[in-house]
Amino acid sequence: RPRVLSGIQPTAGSFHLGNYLGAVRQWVDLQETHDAFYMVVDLHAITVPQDPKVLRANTRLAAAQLLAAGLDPERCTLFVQSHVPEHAQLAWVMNCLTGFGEAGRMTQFKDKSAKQGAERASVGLFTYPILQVADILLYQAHEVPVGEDQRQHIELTRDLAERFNGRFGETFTVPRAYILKETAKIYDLQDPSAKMSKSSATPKGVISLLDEPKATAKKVKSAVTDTDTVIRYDVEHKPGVSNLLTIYSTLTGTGIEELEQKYDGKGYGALKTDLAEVVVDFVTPFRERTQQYLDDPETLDAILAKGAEKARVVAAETLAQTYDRMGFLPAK
Ligand code: AQP
Repeated sequence: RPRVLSGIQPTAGSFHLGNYLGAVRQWVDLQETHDAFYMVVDLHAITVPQDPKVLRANTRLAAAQLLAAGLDPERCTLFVQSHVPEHAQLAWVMNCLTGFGEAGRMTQFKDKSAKQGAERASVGLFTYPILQVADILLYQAHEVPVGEDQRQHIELTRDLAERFNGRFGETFTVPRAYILKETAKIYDLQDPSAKMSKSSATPKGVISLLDEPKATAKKVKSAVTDTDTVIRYDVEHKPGVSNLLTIYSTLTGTGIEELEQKYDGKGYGALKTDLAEVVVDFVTPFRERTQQYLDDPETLDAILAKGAEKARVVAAETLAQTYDRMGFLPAK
């Protein structure tokens, strides 16, 4: 079976619809066909200031949401990044292989550091993509299911894998980004030119999966569209409506064309009312399942401990091989 690896940050408590449709939904599908490794990336979360209590709670909450979304610990390896120390160890190796200028070209760092004030951004935020490179290469992943915003980081991963293999001999699988065109980027409901994002300036435009369903319905109903009235998928001219159609289509499995026909001659109000119901029908059981996992922290922690044990076997083997290829003297 080909291998997949992906991760999600426990930064904000709730996942948003972009995280789910862009990434997590694919993770659930891929566990059926791939040897799948999924993790809560707490090491990535500390690249911005974190409260320890909140981080601990959000790490469990992220794992609970992944299980609620349909990850099955019998079908995939689900773990917490900091439980596998090899991530930080391989990241150091990868740091030493990355050019300063190369790292400086990562657009996510530019965006995120600009938000914080460039002077205040941590060095960890700067090297964030290199930790991600280590995450992926440790598991010899063939594919990495992510949203469009991660494409540049996967390219960096490919470059570094090839660079290492070229210098020290074949060691790493060169991975590919697994990005589904339709859901690669889910947009903010209030600003359909921006991606839906946890750190959005307008929480009104972000569908947090754990919000009160009523509040969620309200957000959908007040989504920004355009002054036209036609319900048509046209990303360039009608980004707001197109985003709503994408969400509707992926949550229900109905084709976009079919939706266009269904709403032919009807107003935006009808589309939004129906989509609000679709989203509420999705988030309501999701919230309940998440709560069930949270109510039983021992079981949750046991799942994560078992996952880390499985992950470490693979990670340790890759790291040992890497150290050996680089010329580190064996410890014993
Ligand atoms: N809007 C989106 N559309 C499609 N996919 C998305 N992803 C995030 N936003 C969208 C994908 O979700 C996965 C997990 O992302 P992450 O852990 O990097 O989440 P994050 O960065 O904390 O989430 P945000 O909302 O993207 O936060 P900010 O704004 O702080 O950076 C990834 O595969 C990502 O592509």
